[in-house]
Amino acid sequence: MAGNEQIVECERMIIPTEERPTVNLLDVQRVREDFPLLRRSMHGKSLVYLDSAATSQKPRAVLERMQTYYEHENANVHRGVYELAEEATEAYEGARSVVASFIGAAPEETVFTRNATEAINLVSNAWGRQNVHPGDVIVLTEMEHHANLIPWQMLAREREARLEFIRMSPDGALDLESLDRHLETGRVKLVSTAYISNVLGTINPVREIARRAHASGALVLVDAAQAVPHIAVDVRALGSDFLAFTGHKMLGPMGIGVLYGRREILEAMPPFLGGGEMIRRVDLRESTWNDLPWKFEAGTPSVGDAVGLAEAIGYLRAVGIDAVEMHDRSLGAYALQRLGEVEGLRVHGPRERGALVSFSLSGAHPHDLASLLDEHGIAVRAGHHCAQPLHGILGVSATTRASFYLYNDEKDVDRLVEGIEAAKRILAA
Ligand code: 7TS
Repeated sequence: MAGNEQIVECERMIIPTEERPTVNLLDVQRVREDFPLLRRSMHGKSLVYLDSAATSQKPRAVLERMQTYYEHENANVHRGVYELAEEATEAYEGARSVVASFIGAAPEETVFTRNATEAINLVSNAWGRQNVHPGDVIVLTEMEHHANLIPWQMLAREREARLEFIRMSPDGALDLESLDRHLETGRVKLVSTAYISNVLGTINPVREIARRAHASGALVLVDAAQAVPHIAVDVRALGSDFLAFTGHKMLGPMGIGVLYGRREILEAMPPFLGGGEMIRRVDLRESTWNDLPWKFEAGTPSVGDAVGLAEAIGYLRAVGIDAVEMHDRSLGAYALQRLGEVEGLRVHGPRERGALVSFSLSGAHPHDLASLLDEHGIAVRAGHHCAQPLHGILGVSATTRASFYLYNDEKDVDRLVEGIEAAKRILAA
């Protein structure tokens, strides 16, 4: 039964609320000291940063590592014979190895991109144009970020393919029986799904989705932009063929993202962008392609950003990704409980979730609420969070979202709740 399997899939990660440790696994006060930006105040109040799902703040170690790179190691990579260029190349390829081992991949299966969006576009362009034909089907979910929707709309239009969607229960859990119905047609080429929804916080049963998709010959792409920062991700255990994520949501800099692809699949794919770095031999009319992963990295890469991302992973590893997961989940549960006490407030999504809550407050526009919270130094996001179709299904045009990370604690949630109560008084006046 689909429902039961979903529970089994999530079992590993879900700790029932009553069994959660009441003490924090992380020393949040110590963690906070590593993040210079969190010392800022806003409108005379200490900043409460609750928008890590949009982008995380960066620890000093990452900022210093990037500074050191530019002060001591900067040169273009892969092409210089002088020692400095070799050092830059080592820094870049060393960063790749760190990223690859963090997700259980091989370095040649780990392609640096600009962000998760570019990683998904790489697949839709390079793999999609080669493998998707008229009448074929690509299955997505109704909760996708636009990054995992628009590229497939563009491909489907070009290739005369069809998009289908895994349905959702009212609390935001995927209905895997609807996936089965699509797979039964035998036309599905790819199932592409978010691991963790950036609006609902749902943790999707991606391993089970991959098992079912593979049984019918379809490939699987996992958009792990909201997962890799918060939970241990192992591409082999998940069984995904592609996995995309983005450095700036996991303590790294903006400008660097990652596409994991299974080696045989990447080998068979044509390049995405053409130019320097991605070629082996070039004649005026014909060229041959470089080995993996460089075949997919045309032009000068973001070396400093890659080095920063590797340092961010070092930071997450030192804290312990399992400790981050437990912390984020218990904070998410605490937020759910506290927000549940606010009259007129409705939280969207399931009870078991990642480290974020999106909600609607009756009588308040999300933008007004977010502006009032800002006056209290509380940074939350308001809007459709780049998931407009999902908001249509929820029956709202926008929501307010608070998202948490390892530097947030229960006091931040309390400040949020106090801020909402204060905003309610103003909005009611
Ligand atoms: N996929 C998911 C699930 C996301 O949440 C995001 C960004 C992306 C892909 C795209 O990441 P990018 O680095 O390529 O832009 N999500 C959000 C958000 O929720 N608020 O701002 C960005």
